[in-house]
Amino acid sequence: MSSDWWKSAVVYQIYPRSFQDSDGDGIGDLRGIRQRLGYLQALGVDVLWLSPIYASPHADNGYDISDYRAIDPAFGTMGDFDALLADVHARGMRLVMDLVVNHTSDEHPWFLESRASRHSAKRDWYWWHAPRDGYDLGDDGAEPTNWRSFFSGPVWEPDEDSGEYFLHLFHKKQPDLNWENPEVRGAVYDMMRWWLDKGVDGFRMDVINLISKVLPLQDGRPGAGGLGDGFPFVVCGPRMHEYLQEMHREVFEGRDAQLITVGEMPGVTTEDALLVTDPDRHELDMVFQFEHVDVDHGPGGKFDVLPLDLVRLKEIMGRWQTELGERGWNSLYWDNHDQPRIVSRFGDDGEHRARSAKALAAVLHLMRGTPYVYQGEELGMTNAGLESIDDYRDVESLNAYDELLAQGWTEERVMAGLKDVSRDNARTPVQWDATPHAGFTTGTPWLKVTPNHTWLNASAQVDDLDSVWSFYRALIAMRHDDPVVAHGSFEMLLAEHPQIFAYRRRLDEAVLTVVANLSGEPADAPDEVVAGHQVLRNVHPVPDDASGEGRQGDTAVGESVGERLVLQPWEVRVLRSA
Ligand code: ISL
Repeated sequence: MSSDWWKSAVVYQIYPRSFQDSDGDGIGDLRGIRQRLGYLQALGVDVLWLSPIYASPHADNGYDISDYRAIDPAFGTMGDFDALLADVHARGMRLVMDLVVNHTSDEHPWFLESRASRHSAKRDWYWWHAPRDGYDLGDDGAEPTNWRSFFSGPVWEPDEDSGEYFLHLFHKKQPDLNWENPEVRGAVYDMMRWWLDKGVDGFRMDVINLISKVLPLQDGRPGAGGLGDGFPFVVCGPRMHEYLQEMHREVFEGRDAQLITVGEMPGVTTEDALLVTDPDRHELDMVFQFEHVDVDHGPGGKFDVLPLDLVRLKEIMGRWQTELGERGWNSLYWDNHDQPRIVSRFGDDGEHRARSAKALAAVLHLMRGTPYVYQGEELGMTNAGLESIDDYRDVESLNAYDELLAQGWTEERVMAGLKDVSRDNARTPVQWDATPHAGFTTGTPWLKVTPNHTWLNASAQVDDLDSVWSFYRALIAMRHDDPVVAHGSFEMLLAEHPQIFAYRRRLDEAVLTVVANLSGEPADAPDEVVAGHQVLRNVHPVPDDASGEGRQGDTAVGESVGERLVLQPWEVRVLRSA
C-alpha cells in the first residue's frame, strides 16, 4: 500500500448521535452503525470518521470528553466498539477517531485535579489566571483577557474556591488544556498510541490549530457585544508546528503510511496549511480549512447570512487548489456536523433539489484532494426547517439566540439566521426510510426528524440509478478508478463567470473537464470548456425520437460534446479526453 493511499480515498463522516439508534432511546449508537455498514460499503467509501463516542457529559454532544479511554454508555460499550472496528476492517474499510485535545470536559479527572487547589500537581495542565490587576474575581472586566468564546460570552470562567479564572475557548464545560506543559502533551500522545494499538486507522483532530497560544495572553480588538477577538492569539500559534512534529515523532513514526490524519483548523491560511501538509515536514496528511464555508458570513457574524457570491467562492476554492498544489494536500468538504446542509445553503432545496445536490457534489469531488461526505449528504438531505427555539438542541445556537437578542436583533432575524446556518441543520437523524422516525429510532429522536423524510430517504434512492445517492456512488468510483481524479493537476476555468463553476484536471495525456451551472437560470458555456467525451451528467438528454432511446441515466457515458453548450439550471457535465 503506497503511503499516500488516501489520495484516492473518500471519507464518510458519521455523527453517531444521529446516524442509527439500535435500542430505542432516541440516540444513535455503535450497534446502529454496525447495522448500516453494508449501506456504506455499497456507497463505496473507504474510511469512516466517527465524531466523538467517548465518555462525556455532552455539553457539546461529545466534544467535551471526560474519559478518553471509555465509550459513552449512550453509544454502547468498549465491546461494541471492538466489534464495530472488526466489522469495518472485515469490509475493507478503515476507521478514524475524533481527537479532541484542545480541551477536555470540566468533568475529566485531569481538570478535577487541576481545579482542586492552586497547588495541585495538575494545576498547570489548564490555563488558570488571577483576575486583572485591581479587580476582584467576578467583577465586570476582571477577566484576564477580553476574548469572546466561540459559543458566546467570555472565555474565562471564575472559580470561587481558588479565586482564579480558567480559560475555555468553547463552552465553560470545555476548559482548554495547556499544551505548554510537556506532561499534557505526553499524556495526549500516550492516549493516542493506545487507540492506534487497538487498531484504529487515524485521527480527525478537533481545532488542533488552537493548541498553541501567543504568550503573554493579551486583549483582542473589541467587537459586537463588547468582547474582544482572541482569534489572532490562538489560531496557528507560535508552537503549533513544533507540537505537530513532536506528535508525529511520538505517535505516528513508523506507522504513518497506514494511517490518515486530518487537522481541523479554523482560520488557517494556505501558507500554514502548506507547512502542515508538506510530507517532508512530518506533521499531518491534510487539514480542514473554513474559508469556502465562511463565504456567506456577513458583518454580523455567521448568523448574519449573505447570499452566495459564486465568483468569490471560486476564488477561494481555486486558490486552495493552486496554493496547496503539488506539495501539500487538500481535504474537500461541503458538509459536516457544524455546517448547514449544502443543498439548502448553496443549492436549491426546492424544485432543483436533486439536480443541484449532484452539481455541487461533482464540483467538489472532482477537485484535487480527499473528499469527505457527511452522513445524509449523499441523499441530498436538506436543512432542518426548525420553527421554534424549543426545537433546537445545539449549544452554539441556543447561546447565540440569547446573545443576538441581547444585542438588539429582532426575534425574527435571529430565527431566520438559525434556520439558515444552525449546526442542528446537519444533526437531524439520517433519513433511512418513510416510516414515522425515518427508520432512525423506534423511540423519540433526540432532535426532530425532518418531515421530508417521507419521500427523501435512503430506501427510495439506493436502487434508483438517477438518485443523488447513485451520483455520489459514481463520483466515489471515479476517484478510485481514474488517476486523473486522484492525482491530476488543477486549473480553474471561467473564473469570473457569475453562474458557471468550471475547471480542468490533467494527468499525462488525460484531461478531465468539469462544467457546472450553479444557478437556477440557463447558462452559456463557451466552446473552449466543452471538448471531450461525457463521463457524467445530471440532466437527461432530450430523446432524439419518441422511442426514448436517447434517454440515459445520470451516469451516462460516451456522448460526444463539441458544439456550443447551453447548460440547464444546475446542470453539470463531466468530460474526459485521452
Ligand atoms: O461551528 C462553529 C461555529 O460556527 C465552528 O466555529 C466550530 O466551533 C469550529 O469549527 C470548531 O469545531 C469543533 O470544535 C468544537 C465543536 O463544538 C465542534 O463540533 C467541532 O467540530 C469544540 O470542540
